[in-house]
Amino acid sequence: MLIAVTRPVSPTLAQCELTHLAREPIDIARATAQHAAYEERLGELGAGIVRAPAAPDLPDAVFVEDTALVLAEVAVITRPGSPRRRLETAAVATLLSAYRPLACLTPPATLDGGDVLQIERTLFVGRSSRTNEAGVEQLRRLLAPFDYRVIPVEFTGCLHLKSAVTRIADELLLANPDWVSSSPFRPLEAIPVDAREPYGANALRIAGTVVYPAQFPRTRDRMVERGLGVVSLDCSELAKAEGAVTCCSLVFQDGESAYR
Ligand code: CIR
Repeated sequence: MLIAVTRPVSPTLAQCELTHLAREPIDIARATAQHAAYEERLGELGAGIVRAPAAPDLPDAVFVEDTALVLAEVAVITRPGSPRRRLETAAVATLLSAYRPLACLTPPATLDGGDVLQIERTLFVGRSSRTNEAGVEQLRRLLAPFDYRVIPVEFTGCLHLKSAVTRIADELLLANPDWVSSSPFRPLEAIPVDAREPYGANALRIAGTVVYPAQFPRTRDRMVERGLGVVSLDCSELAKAEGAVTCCSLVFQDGESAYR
């Protein structure tokens, strides 16, 4: 079964970390409703929603993607680049230990899950303000026994690698060419976002459907023209906290076979 781990929107979300965006008021009730709709869509696409415990004092806890990488063989508990966000990992580790053996990044490594784009057994890791060289190296070492390739990738202009590029189909990526070059990802083809929608490269592919923010209709049309099924949802309040659709869940297959 497909599992999507999520975590409730904290009432303190307005105090979130911000790197590239100016702080704006966030309507918590609206953010909570948008998050509930997100969980509902994932449920409709076949994912069982498993909620990590609420963390009212951790503003960014809803962005659960940054705290772990769940691979078939192991869950890597990250060490987020923002010191405040490191407090988010303990509860996620406890939850994930029911599904996978755990491996934990340790100092001086820092790494946010949003910087890791998995393409089969290759993990592209963005070098960012959150993910350092030691993070990339430790990840490579931890995963060596499982035969993963870890490839560092440069990008600019946004917080995480997956703000600049995500996978939307077996052979297709969605990318902002101003922020990341598509050459490291060849032979996969990268559909460029519409230039008026620079934040439009973050899409969540789940069970063959692309879950995608309604704020980016022009880029959405590009995906639809390529024959992709796209489910739109409003995540405008979460976007003010510099989050989008991948960051609100950890999606993986449950079940024994995943370990082999
Ligand atoms: C942060 O700056 O850490 C949060 N406000 C946003 C994190 C978004 N995470 C993601 O895209 N993976």
